[in-house]
Amino acid sequence: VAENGLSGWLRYASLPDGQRQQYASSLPPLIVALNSTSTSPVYTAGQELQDGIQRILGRKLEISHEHSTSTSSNSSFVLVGTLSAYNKLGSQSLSTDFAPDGFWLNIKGGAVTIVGQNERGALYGAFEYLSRIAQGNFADADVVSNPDAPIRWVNEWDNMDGTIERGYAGRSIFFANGSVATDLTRVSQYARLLASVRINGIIVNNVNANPRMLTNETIAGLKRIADSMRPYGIRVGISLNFASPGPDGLKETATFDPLDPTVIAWWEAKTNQIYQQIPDWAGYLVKANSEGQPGPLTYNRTLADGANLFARALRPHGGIIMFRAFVYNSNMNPAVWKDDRANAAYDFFKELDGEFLDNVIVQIKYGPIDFQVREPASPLFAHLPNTNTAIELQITQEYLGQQDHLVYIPPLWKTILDFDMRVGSKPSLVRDIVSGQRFSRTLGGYAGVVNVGTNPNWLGSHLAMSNLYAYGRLAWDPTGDIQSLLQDWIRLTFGSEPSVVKVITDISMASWPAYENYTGNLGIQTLTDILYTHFGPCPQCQENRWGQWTRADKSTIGMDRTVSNGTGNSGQYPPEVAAVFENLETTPDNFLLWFHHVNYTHRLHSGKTVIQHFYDAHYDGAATAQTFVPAWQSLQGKVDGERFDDVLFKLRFQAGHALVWRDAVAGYYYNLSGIADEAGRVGHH
Ligand code: GCW
Repeated sequence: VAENGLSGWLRYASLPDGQRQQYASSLPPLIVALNSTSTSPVYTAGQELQDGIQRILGRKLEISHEHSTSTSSNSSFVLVGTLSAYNKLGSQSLSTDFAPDGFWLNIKGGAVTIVGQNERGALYGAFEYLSRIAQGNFADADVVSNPDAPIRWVNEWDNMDGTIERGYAGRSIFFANGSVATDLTRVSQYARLLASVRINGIIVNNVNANPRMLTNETIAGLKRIADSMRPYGIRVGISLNFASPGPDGLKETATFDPLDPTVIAWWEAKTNQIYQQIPDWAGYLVKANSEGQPGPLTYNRTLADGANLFARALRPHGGIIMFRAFVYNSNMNPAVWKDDRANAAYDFFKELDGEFLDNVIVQIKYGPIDFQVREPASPLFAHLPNTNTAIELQITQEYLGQQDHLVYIPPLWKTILDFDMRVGSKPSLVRDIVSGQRFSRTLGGYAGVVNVGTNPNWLGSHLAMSNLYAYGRLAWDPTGDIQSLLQDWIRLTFGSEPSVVKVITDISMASWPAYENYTGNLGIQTLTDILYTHFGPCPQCQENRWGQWTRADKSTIGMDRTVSNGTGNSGQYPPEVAAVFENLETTPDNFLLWFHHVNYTHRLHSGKTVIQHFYDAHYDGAATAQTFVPAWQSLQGKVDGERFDDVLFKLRFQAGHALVWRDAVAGYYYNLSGIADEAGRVGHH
């Protein structure tokens, strides 16, 4: 059967008869979904269970939405409901250690009990059960699962005209021609995918936001989006343009000064208007004073003044304001040795710790620059003990091959989430900071930039969907094993045939190291063209106003970020970490050029020189990319034709483009340094 990818990992492909028959016949005839209304996620859970069980196991169960005496006389069901609904049944009262959105899943033979702390949790439990049986796992289970962090959101950079900034999968599913789209079918299908990996919130428009997001017409459209996503427990919010009310926006106030009473009143009224129509509205995301966006600094107000303006308007309704820490000067001069874009987030935000209201979350990109192939964790994570924080990750592969290259990104995310900041010389993993655990914050979590589009496979590449799947699962449990998450996704998406699982595992796990090898090593960043596409190789394009510098000349390369002689960035980390990065000897090879400026002939811990490492890594990485094609071809006949061909096309492109990358980068540094490749490859084609 041809498969266009629309159902993603929720295919519910039917299991072979031999595998499913015995279990299917042990199931009770009835699903009991204890929902309040038909827009409740519990109702959705009932439908999903019915549909999933029928498609996976070939048996159609009936659904009852109440637990009547006639049903209770029957001893077993597939039962799904909230904790309070379950406890009202009276038969037994459950006292489990539940966090909001958490669930309890009990499988005993054919009897299945799914209890959510709330309605959303009940739906998550249903998806968990379906994920197990879809993978042929019929084992008894008794699990309580709670989220590590309350905020598990996605961000979409969709514009109102239907284009998507850094989107690689077609036009917007949310907007067209300046308005919310008329047909929101894809939006509810997307909500279903998101809910199945326990995402609970979405920001639907670009952080470079249009003031027209706040017109009455758009708000009516946003209500329709919220209605489409509510049955899946997804709360909806928008990015705001800070200047929306003012002369450059909707022209309803004379200023956009966050302390001006008319501005405060405008935001309050606007927020009230939204909540009147959408009572479960999530809140706002704000990019202020960054890359030309307006913000409070225009009026000499602090970024905290700016964030708190929205926090006050949202607070009575329980809404949240995500305020981005991606604030930096995008007009820097590479000739200034001590200037450093990597210092910006800390410089702007550290002194504001404690000044943000409780419903503000400062949303911090994982690294100090911008979604590069490897960055150290942003030092800002260590310096906001009195502020809620979230980490911003990118599923859309802006600097990672834009879905034309296979890059399974979770191994990169893990290097950040598991990084220990050693705040106060105590264990301070980034994941425990953003979850709120380290500094005892009640809010915090994850924001993932996804940028799905109208392409039937959502991201423009079937294999890229593993990143979205794993993102949700890691936001729920960042200690999850990234290879087993990947394999859950493979089995759900392509089936459990062992060679399929093995090949996709192997190429996915090899993909990030390979991509790093052929695009930018030793912490030098992804050497793409900074000015335009962020796609192909352009090592010569780095020294410009955007601050993603390499400081390469004919004999040296790397950013000196030391305190002793450079930009001082290493000193932004807590002392134990700072000491490691300050010192050339203790800096790990893969961050050498992020923190130090050295000769091309400098020897790494590996014993190689920097330049020889460049040559070897680019050849290794490109060679690895060549192996993806035959590996995939070995699956012909084991993956349906449509997806087989789509993936093959992408992997062939990647194999070719990896050679272009290899030759462009290795050749560039060969020409610049004049140092020969010991293996005689570079410059000798
Ligand atoms: O890296 C830059 C991207 C911009 C993006 C910006 C941001 C939405 O190239 O396209 O703008 O980051 O994150 O705000």
